[in-house]
Amino acid sequence: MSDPLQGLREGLAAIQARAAEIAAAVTREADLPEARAEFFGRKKGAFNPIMSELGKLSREARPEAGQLINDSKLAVEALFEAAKARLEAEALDAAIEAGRLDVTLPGRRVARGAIHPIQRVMDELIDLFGQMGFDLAEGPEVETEAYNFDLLNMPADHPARDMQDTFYLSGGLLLRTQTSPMQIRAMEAQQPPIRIIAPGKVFRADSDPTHSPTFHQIEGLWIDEDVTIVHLKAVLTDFLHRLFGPDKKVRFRPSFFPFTEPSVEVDIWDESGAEGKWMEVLGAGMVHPQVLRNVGWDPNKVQGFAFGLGVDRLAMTRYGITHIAHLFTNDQRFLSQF
Ligand code: FA5
Repeated sequence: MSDPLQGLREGLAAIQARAAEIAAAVTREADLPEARAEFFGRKKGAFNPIMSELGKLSREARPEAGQLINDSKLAVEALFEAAKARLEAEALDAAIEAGRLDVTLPGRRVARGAIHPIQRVMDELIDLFGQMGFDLAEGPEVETEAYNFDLLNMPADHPARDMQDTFYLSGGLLLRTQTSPMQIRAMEAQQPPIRIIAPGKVFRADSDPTHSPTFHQIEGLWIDEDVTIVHLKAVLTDFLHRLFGPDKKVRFRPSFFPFTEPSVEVDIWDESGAEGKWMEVLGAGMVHPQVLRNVGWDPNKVQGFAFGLGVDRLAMTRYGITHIAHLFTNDQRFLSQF
């Protein structure tokens, strides 16, 4: 029995063969729509005459014929999709070639920042005092003369004011020369017992290898009913041994501060240079009775001790830094070592 769809099959096969040729010959993506129109275009599409032949077939033959035509259209569609993918890949290759991308070149390194040595030491100190039960307090870098000097028992005519070369601002304000005003602020803010540290920047007109015009201190204050100089010595020795190890040599020297009585200075044995030497790291003392009276407290009922620690000097010993200016000139070659 002869196949009534024989002619149709042959016609569709011819269209597909031609579509394969055309799709393979297209070299630019922009030419694809026109090539495609040769088959699917409304006027000249190669499938159009075949569609109009459908009507001439018998009723029974039509569904299968329709199915054949559909399959063929899908096959041709797929040919053009493949051509499109091929052209896109070629375009990408060409772009890469034009850009001369050398995939063997090492990548660009992302420069990573590091925590500044001052901040590292600061974090470590805050953490250590935290373990020893000290709370954290913060206060302003711009202070009044009252907080920075007067209330700390350093009235205007007091010679000790000359010990700290002060940067004065207008309106009776100044850049704090020490974190000690935080003693007053803490005592005004809360009742005893007080056990705080107050870290921050301080400013003095001062500049040489171990003195910087902007440096960092941590103030400490412990006030209660029965705090003595024994506590002072124990806390500060324990602190320095926690920081530098139990064998670190620590020395207490009698000293003078207007806001403490008695006063001491504490040195550590510094081995960062060629020869070892004593380096002063903090000042401390029992809070002066007049300072307690200045905030309205009775020195017969409460007392305590205060200390002020130079963070920059500690960072220098810790990391063997010989000139304090390294800590603020922000030279990348220096900073990237940390
Ligand atoms: C004071 O500033 C007192 N307020 C400390 C104090 C607090 C005493 C509480 C008693 C009770 P002094 O000026 O010595 O004291 O400074 C304290 C520490 O800061 C010094 O031991 C030193 O380590 C550091 N220091 C002082 N001046 C500079 C500077 N210019 N650059 C870097 N560090 C400095």
